Amino acid sequence: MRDALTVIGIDIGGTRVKAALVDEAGKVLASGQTATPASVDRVRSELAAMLNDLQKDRPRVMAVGIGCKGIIDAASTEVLTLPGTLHHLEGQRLAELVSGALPPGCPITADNDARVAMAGERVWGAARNCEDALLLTLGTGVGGAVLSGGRILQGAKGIAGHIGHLTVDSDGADCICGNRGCLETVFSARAIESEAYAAVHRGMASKLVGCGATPSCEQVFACARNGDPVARRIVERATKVLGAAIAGLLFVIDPEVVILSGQIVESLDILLDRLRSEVEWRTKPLLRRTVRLVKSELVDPSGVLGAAALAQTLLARQ
Ligand code: BMX
Ligand code: ZN
Repeated sequence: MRDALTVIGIDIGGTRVKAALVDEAGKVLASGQTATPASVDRVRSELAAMLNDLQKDRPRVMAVGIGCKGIIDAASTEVLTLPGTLHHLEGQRLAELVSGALPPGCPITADNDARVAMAGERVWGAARNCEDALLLTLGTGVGGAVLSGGRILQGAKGIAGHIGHLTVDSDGADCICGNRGCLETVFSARAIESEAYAAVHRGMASKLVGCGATPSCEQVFACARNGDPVARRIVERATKVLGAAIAGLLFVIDPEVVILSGQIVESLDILLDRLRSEVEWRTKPLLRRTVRLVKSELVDPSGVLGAAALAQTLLARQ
């Protein structure tokens, strides 16, 4: 009998590092997480502790997949560009950070977090049986991945799919990437929170004031859901721009489905119909069809399942 294809998926995020032991049906057998450490050495030691825990008295791990924000060289697992709070990982090979805590020779693969999410949707989620799909992760930033003709696009230098940095306002706010007016400066948890902060400090009459000086993105959506007009306008304006950006991308990519994942998606429920109609009126005359816009179908939204799917894909290629 062949060995069970048990793998580990790791998600390195801005606030938390998560890992899970996953079987080949996508079932999570064990999982762990920790606050993202602020130095490379601590990332290594905390990951080692987590991986040791996951492997205790469990089937042998056959492969490991890692998702991380930023520009990741999938071939070497090196973090090429990572501005912001995880900057200390730039120049590190993610495989080297974890190999000491794994069986000798265990294959390790890594990619950008949004592409990893697409790998998960492809194997176990909303892009099953799909050859062409677009995925956006709506979180602190906006990540993106494009499945085209059955392949997740990498581009010439591994940057393809960074939809968060699509310019939607040629003279808009400065972005962490050095450009201005990127999609994630308008629609992202960070962008929505700064709009709410500005509204509070302008002294607007709004339920947002009751959330403290810096309302969280969840609080902004909650106020919008409770009918607060200021919060509602903030999320409506951002959603309209997101819809316009997705509409443009449909003409470029011509996908069968658009998948939305990430922490904001649950909150977006109140605006999902509006987002769909924004995309539809802009695209239907040319496309002559309605492209499905759906929420992620992965049970575990944390990214570890996508990373596990990436590891399974690696095993399938061997
Ligand atoms: C940013 C970009 C992407 C990432 C996306 C989602 C950086 C640092 N990050 O657009 O690589 O996929 O955010 O990241 O360039 P998250 O922070 O929302 O998970
Ligand atoms: Zn940008």
